[in-house]
Amino acid sequence: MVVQSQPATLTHCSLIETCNKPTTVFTSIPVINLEDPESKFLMVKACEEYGFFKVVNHCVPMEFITRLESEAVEFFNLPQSEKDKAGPPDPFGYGSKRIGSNGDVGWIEYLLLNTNPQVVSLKTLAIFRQRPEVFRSSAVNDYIQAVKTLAFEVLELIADGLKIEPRDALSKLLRDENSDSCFRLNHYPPCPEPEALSGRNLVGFGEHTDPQIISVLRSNNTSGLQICLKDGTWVSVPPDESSFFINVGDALQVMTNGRLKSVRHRVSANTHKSRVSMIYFGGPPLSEKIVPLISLMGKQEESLYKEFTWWEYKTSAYKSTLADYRLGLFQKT
Ligand code: GA4
Repeated sequence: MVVQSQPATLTHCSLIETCNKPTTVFTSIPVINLEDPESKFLMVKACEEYGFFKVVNHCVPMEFITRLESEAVEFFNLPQSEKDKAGPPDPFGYGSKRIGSNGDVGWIEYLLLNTNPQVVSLKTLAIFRQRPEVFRSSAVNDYIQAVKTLAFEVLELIADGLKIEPRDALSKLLRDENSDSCFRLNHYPPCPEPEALSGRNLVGFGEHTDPQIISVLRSNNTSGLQICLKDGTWVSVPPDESSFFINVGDALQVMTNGRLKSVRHRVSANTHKSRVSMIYFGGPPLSEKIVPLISLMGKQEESLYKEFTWWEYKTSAYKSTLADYRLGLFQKT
């Protein structure tokens, strides 16, 4: 599936950094087969070591994935003036180059949507009403429902692997009708010629950790995703269009008192091909206290973090820039 290559008219190009440090390919990426009886232990191990793993043998129908991808491609192929009608992202809606509201920029355009039917933003509704011929089906809803189910299953397996009781202690936060979750469709256009020729890749999405509990990412067959290992080395993740990648978010790091690590990751813009990714970010209700789970804490173990609600964390996150270490403000000294 190809997004038509657009002329390089992105205006803030000069502000978008390039990253020319060579990254090695992450060949030892943990691959978790959901049908493997050992998957819960392997998942925990991967979350402790990398905060990241790949899931195969998932139950998300391929037809949901391809249908949404083709609708997203159709949307991103619309004239700029049409797409701009669905923006600016505040934070939901269509955005181009600017990420968040504190000066981050990237070689990217995207649609950011709220997944909670209770609080579907007017902007989201407008996107669907305005372009019924593009988002004509229930593709977004079908896809989100399916990846949510995958996220529940992953969180329940992690809870089992960590002997957390009850096993839905984590997943119930995403199942909650007030769960503050969101969904992102990203398009990274091919890199413009001068950059491509210099062999330097533009930053598509700058390095960051996801604030939520867990993120479920799927991309087309274009590379770009890189994760940071414990020793600070960046490695590139080979794309796999039929699998899902799971990221541990900051909230899960806190709820496991630092045992599972939220993963720093970024996307470099690929030289020739356009990259399309779709990510579900599973977050708790705004009023939820984010504290280490009692069943996980040793007798004398103290929380590494100050007590805060998801609303407080999110508010602080939205004042930060992408690369900031957001958990720092909430760590006990
Ligand atoms: C990173 C993870 C998700 O994409 C996101 C991003 C959000 C945004 O794009 O509006 C943020 C970023 C993300 C963290 C810090 C703030 C907020 C941009 C930014 C600079 C939707 C999210 O929840 O946090």
